[in-house]
Amino acid sequence: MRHLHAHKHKHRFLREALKIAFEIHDLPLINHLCNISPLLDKCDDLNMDKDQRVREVVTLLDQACKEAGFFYVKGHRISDSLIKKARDVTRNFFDLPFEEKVKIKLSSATGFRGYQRLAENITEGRPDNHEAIDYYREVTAGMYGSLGKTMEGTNPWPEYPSDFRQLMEEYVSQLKDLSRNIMRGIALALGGPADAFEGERAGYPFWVMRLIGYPGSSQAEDEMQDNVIGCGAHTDYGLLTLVNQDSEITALQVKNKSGEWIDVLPVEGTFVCNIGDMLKILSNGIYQPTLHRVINTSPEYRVSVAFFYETNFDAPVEPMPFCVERTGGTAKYGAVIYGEHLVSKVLTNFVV
Ligand SMILES: O=C(O)CCC(=O)C(=O)O
Repeated sequence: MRHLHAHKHKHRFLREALKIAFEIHDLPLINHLCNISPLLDKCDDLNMDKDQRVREVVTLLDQACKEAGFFYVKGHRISDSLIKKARDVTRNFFDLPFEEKVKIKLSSATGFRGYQRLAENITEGRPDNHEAIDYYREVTAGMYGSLGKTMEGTNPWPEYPSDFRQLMEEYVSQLKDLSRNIMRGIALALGGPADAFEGERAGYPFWVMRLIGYPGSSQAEDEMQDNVIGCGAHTDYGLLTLVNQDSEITALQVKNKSGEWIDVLPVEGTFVCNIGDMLKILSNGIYQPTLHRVINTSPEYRVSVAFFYETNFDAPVEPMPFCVERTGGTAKYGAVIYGEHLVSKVLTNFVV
């Protein structure tokens, strides 16, 4: 009880601190907030950068990607109700008895799609204190030859909650469009054409969605042990991640440039957005993905819905010529195939 009170107090304090940080930009919190509404108004026009308001958004995106690799997105036009329902059905699923959840168990037969119980997900060789469902864009047999073999499969949907599948498919469809539009802003921020992340690079984007549940902790923060690490430190694999985090619990942390772990407070009506490994390569290092982790020290169960927007599965990902030019003319990274990068991570991520 005392711990719950202390947590609520900390949470209130952090909320206040965030408010101030947005104003004076000097507290160690993630304080980049991009209202992307002007970008969305114009995003079907490839000459959108002629618009002053779009240019302002692009400048903000550029600063956020350079300084933090993490930012809040508002003005995204995904309804509050869809955002909340996605978390609610996730929570309702995790509330089910284990026998029910395990009916959609992750296995190599589903191409690593499905439910993982606590501690089945591994980050940096250590089990994470979370349960999750992983979904991927479906890969049909032979679609990418041997490259795609590991990921071949269809998504297993639970019978309960009954509206789960319909809601999540809608969520994926809307988040895919939103991500493409944010990537148009990021392409302009890098000095390229608005559609630089389309066509052969990401015109048929792979996507990943993780529905995650982190048990509450009964331990005080200063007694923290390995088993409260909800998700170990990592960078994301693709282009862009949009996290729909629990509105009450602060647990996501980002490593800042001074090496400190910074809380990413939930901010109502926003997604937490961060850049991934493929964007580092494509931008020739202009943007770098940021290490992050999850520690739920709250006594309450936390859920999040993380959507990962990736390049084409079989895209050779290499520094884009206009980024190479901007960084002195030399490519800093060789080409990688996104699907190979993903498969190498997936094969070391699970106990199956
Ligand atoms: O749960 C969160 O807030 C973030 C999850 C995350 O970092 C991930 O799944 O890559």
